[in-house]
Amino acid sequence: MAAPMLGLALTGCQPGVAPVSTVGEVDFSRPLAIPPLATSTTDAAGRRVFELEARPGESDFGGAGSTSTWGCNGPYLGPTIIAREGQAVRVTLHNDLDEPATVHWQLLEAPVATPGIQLSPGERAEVLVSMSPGDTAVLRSTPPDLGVADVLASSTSRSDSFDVLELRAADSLRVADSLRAVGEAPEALVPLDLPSESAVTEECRFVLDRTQINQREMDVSRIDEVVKIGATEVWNVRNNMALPHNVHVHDVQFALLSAGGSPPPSELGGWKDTVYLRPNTGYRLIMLFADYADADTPYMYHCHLLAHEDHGMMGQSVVVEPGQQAGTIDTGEAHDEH
Ligand SMILES: [Cu+2]
Repeated sequence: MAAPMLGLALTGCQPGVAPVSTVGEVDFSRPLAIPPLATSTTDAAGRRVFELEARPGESDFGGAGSTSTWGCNGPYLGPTIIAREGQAVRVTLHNDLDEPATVHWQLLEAPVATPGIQLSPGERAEVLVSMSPGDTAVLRSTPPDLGVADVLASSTSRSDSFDVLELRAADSLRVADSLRAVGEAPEALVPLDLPSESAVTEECRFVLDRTQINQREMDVSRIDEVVKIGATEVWNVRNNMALPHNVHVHDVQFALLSAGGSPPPSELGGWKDTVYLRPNTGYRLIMLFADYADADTPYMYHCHLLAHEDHGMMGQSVVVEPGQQAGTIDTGEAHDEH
């Protein structure tokens, strides 16, 4: 009976549960799961051809045994595709699942010296760590600055800490060829050619409230936004709640013009596809829809907090040719092999 009483004592001065912490308690016995490299062939036109097949499987995440998962060419997630800049690549997708699926591509970007980066669900950063032979370094999730009120701390996990990953440097190290070319602390990995506000042709507004965007939940057969190919758009995205949301955009990457009315901080200054939305705060996102018009095949934009997107906090956009209207979405009711 001692444990429940201890629990009560810990939570007596704040609502909800006590902060969770795994700091110093993780033995890091499981190696980091790195997606394998995808194999490819070369077609008659000299293009690299990759075949991806979405199928069900089983994965073990180190909990209570294995669980059912979906993946491409394996039970979970998909392989890494490596291609040279400028190289033509053709990817064929086969969907062997019993329902429609979507695949999206993660592309990588400019270094900022920082002791830490705040990332919301689905948001990514490439981290360059300088290590000496034999060093270890722990990647730790520390209590984030979510901008939520103290009374909401426990319901947002705002006070939790987790040991995520331990890096162990080998006894002898050499600088990778790709880094040697740019020096040990590169000034820039790729040039940032961000869209200019003077090029904006359209402004739209998205208000995130409860699990809705613009007062609507996801409908797979509905197209919410129609974008003309070549358009540079500003999306004004506002979190209208006292709780956290974020926004993730498929198809194109965006740059932040402002966050809460101010220029974005340097760590949010590059190309992004996901950004945290502080409570009751508006963000201006600029994006260029340069290619891939298809009136019938939508892209999604959504809150990337799993519980929210699962409740339908998502909308769909299509990119159309000049003069074209939004098409009709094949929701997979008449099942085929696409
Ligand atoms: Cu959300």
